[in-house]
Amino acid sequence: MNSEKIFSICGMCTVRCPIEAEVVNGEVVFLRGNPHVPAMKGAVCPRGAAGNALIKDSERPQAPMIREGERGEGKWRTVSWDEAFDYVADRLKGVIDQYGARGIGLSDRGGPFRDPHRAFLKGLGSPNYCNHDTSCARNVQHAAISVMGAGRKSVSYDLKNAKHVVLQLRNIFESINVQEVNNLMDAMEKGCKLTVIDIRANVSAAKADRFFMIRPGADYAFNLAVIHELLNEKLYDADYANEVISDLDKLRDFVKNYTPEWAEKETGVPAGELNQFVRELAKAKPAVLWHPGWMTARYRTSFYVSRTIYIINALLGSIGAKGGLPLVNKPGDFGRKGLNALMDLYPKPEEKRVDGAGWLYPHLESGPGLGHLMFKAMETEDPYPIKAYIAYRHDPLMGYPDPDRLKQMFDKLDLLVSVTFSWSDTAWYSDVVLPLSPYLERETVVACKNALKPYFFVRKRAVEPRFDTKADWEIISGLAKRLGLDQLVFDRIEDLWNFQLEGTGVKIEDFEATGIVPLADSPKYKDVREHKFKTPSGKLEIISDTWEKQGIPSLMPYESLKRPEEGEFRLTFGRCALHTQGHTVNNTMLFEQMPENVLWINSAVAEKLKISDGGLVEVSQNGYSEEIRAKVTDFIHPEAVFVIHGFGHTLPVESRALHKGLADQKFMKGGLELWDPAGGAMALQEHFVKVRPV
Ligand SMILES: Nc1nc2c(c(=O)[nH]1)N[C@H]1C(S)=C(S)[C@@H](COP(=O)(O)OP(=O)(O)OC[C@H]3O[C@@H](n4cnc5c(=O)[nH]c(N)nc54)[C@H](O)[C@@H]3O)O[C@H]1N2
Ligand SMILES: Nc1nc2c(c(=O)[nH]1)N[C@H]1C(S)=C(S)[C@@H](COP(=O)(O)OP(=O)(O)OC[C@H]3O[C@@H](n4cnc5c(=O)[nH]c(N)nc54)[C@H](O)[C@@H]3O)O[C@H]1N2
Ligand code: SF4
Ligand SMILES: [Mo]
Repeated sequence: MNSEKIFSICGMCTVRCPIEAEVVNGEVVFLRGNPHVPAMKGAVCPRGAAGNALIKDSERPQAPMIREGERGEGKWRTVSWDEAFDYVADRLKGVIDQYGARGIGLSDRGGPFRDPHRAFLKGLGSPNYCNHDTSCARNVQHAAISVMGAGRKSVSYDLKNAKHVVLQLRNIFESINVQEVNNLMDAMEKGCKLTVIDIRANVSAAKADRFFMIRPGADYAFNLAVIHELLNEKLYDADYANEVISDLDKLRDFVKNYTPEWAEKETGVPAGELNQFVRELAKAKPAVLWHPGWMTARYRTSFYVSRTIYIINALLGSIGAKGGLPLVNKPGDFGRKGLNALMDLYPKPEEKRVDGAGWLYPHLESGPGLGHLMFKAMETEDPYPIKAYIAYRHDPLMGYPDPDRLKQMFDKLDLLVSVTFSWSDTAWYSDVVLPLSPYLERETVVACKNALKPYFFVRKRAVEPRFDTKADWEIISGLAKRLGLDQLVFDRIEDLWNFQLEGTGVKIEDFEATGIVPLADSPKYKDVREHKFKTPSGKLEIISDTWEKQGIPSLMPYESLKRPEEGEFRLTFGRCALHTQGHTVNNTMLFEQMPENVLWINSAVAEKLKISDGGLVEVSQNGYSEEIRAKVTDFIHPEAVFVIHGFGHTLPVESRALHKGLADQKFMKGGLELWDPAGGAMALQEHFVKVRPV
């Protein structure tokens, strides 16, 4: 028997936990958290444990495919990798000849392994790289930039040392990052308090000391009242504020009328309880961690919700504090050199981005762009046409609203390519599918995690591919070779690793001992008072000139969101511990645990509508409808219904997931137009549905 343990990186979701795979005779037999990373505690989440089921799944693309019939018809020709690469390269050349390299767009799912495909696009000369983030965390990112001058990852979440954690629109115990879950549980064992502000009692609420069930979309009112109390009752950290925050007087003036009594009418949270809560926060300061949110592409006020969260953290002195949001460190903070990037081999394309990020919208980051506006430009050709699009680890037909509209935009493309390890609605609608090996069957580039104690990590191949699939670097090499980008062509992954590591003092062998290479001996907490924030004033900014110059107020007067009409509900959504977005429903192990989603609906409302728990209901909107089982519960706000996102699959190649549950994105008609220029993200929860028993 040949048995070995291989350090790798989980790929079942975007968190990418360090893991250890036990391999016996070429098969993965056990997966667990990397035992050398203390916060993993040797654990993976349920999805991480289902990695082997992904390998064994025959219902995934097994070889490159080129479309034969109409888009979406499902007629494919299986081809060799050479033929697939030639086909894609020829068509990309065609687009470059006719429209210039800017006519090529690529979107992905963000994350630390992007360097090869981003370098590929940059090398071709196109500025049009986007990630998925306008459907996820763009509002948080821009809120962070507007207050701190740097993105959301410039601070870390020091859950382990926190004394009070507040989760608003953030469900740590189900929308999982294993290390965060373990750290929060450790802190709670040591007495850390947990407050959850949500529209329904999720698992985090069940574990919380305090749960506020808030009216959907009224979070901004709640936060303004919290700021009012902190300032009015002098509960904030005045020394910190004087030194580190600018324009505090403007904030004081702005929140004057936003009292807890005022907020109660908007949020439904009793004024006395809010006041009590703020007093507790003040006692725990600065070790308070009010999470600024993650999936915040929900309302056109979500940017301001995140922005006020950063401001509240600042008032409590927790930005930069142990147990709060300490500033992260980069390799350079310890005198170490960072990784070499393939991206740096090519000059920045001179063309302006098609989506306007960075020029039409100068306050919005140009790096990851504005995905929905790139899609729009495919149709309008304004400011110029996009004719080839590569969905690289991205399923916008599931992850963006209104897939029918999006398909119309895609219909204008000459070439649509998907690089993916599973079927997805976008892959099914593509011209070419380039199948990626599942994560245990491939290696990835070395990546760097900026943290209190930064480290390098890398994914090693645990087993050989079962089907005719390839690793990212092999796919990019194959395309790059045909398009004259010789510096991106690697015959062996070791050559690429060596390129990245050259001059860093780290060798690839250094990963053998524990799977990761720390760049410091111990965590370092930077002193925020000695830190110059990258804002124009060098301080944490209540008023951001960058936004104001675009006519966007830093402090927006409160306006009540449209409420559902009689007989309608706001359609809300989130994640569960057993699935990742839309791409695990067909996984045998996870499907068995949770084959479909259900519709959470408030008991009192359900009684009126004669809807019973477990009964089938029809959800409808302007003539479109789907059926789903009801979960009748007291623990959801009566204005909302809620589903777990990612269900309601319609692809015949996914026999298990087929027609199970409801697809929330299909009830977001016109949703591609609903976005907020202040934060850049979509407003996916501004849609209403009707519900009736079947
Ligand atoms: N298991 C699992 N973990 C994941 C993922 C996954 O797919 N599966 N995906 C990862 C990704 S990409 C992301 S972005 C994160 C997302 O992580 P989170 O943002 O924490 O996840 P969600 O479940 O989308 O939403 C959190 C909560 O917001 C609540 N909510 C909805 N509307 C409102 C409202 O108006 N006000 C308030 N206060 N609350 C509201 C929902 O009920 C839900 O409980 O999770 C990551 N982790
Ligand atoms: N209605 C609605 N819309 C939403 C959400 C919601 O809750 N409701 N959630 C939003 C959120 S938070 C997010 S993050 C987005 C997620 O949207 P996406 O980023 O599109 O979601 P994923 O399903 O994680 O990944 C997309 C595809 O990439 C493939 N894939 C996964 N890992 C890899 C990889 O390592 N390499 C490659 N090449 N392919 C890979 C998967 O098989 C899948 O087909 O959706 C957003 N959209
Ligand atoms: S949170 Fe779970 S699925 Fe995501 S990377 Fe970690 S173990 Fe894997
Ligand atoms: Mo996300």
